[in-house]
Formats: sequence, structure tokens, C-alpha cells
Amino acid sequence: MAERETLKTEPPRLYQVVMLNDDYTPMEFVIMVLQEYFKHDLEAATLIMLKIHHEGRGVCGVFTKDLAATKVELVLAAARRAGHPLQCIMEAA
Ligand code: NFA
Repeated sequence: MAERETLKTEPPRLYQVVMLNDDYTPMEFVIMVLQEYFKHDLEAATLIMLKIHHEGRGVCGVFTKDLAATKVELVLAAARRAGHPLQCIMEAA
């Protein structure tokens, strides 16, 4: 029975949290968000921020559905609190 359940249970689907570029959110705020909510170090956060700045979007991290949705809400709430238009979405990985 344990073996049959193991074979039938699919791994959870994963979702990318994707951040979008805009012209107004300060680079320092984006770097702070990437460190605070996605646990990137300063160097990784800076590289991800620059990728978003230059390419229009970038992946902040990959999570299960609930966690990805929570990350998006936390980022949007922090951006709103700070008065920045930063946008962040989740996409099936
Ligand atoms: N493009 C923004 C700026 O020049 C910086 C930014 C990067 C915003 C990544 C959003 C995401 N201030």
C-alpha cells in the first residue's frame, strides 16, 4: 500500500515568482526586497535586479503554489507601503 501511494502521488507543481521592471521603483528597494523576502545575498540580489532592469523581468525564486502566492502578496504589500509601483507575478514553472 505504501508503495502504491508513493507511485500515485505526483510532486507538487512549482511556480516562479517573476518581478517586472518599471521606471520608478528605486534599484535599492528592489535589492532590499530580493534579500528580505527571497533570501538572496547582496551580490545575487544586485544581479537579479539588474537583469530585471535590462530585460524587463526576472525570476526571484521558485516555490510551491501557496508559498509563491504568499511571496507575491508580501512583495506587493511592501511596495505599496513604500509608495512604489513594483509589480510581481507568479507563473507555472
Ligand atoms: N528600472 C528601475 C529604475 O531605473 C529599477 C527597477 C529594477 C525597478 C527592477 C523594478 C525592477 N529605478
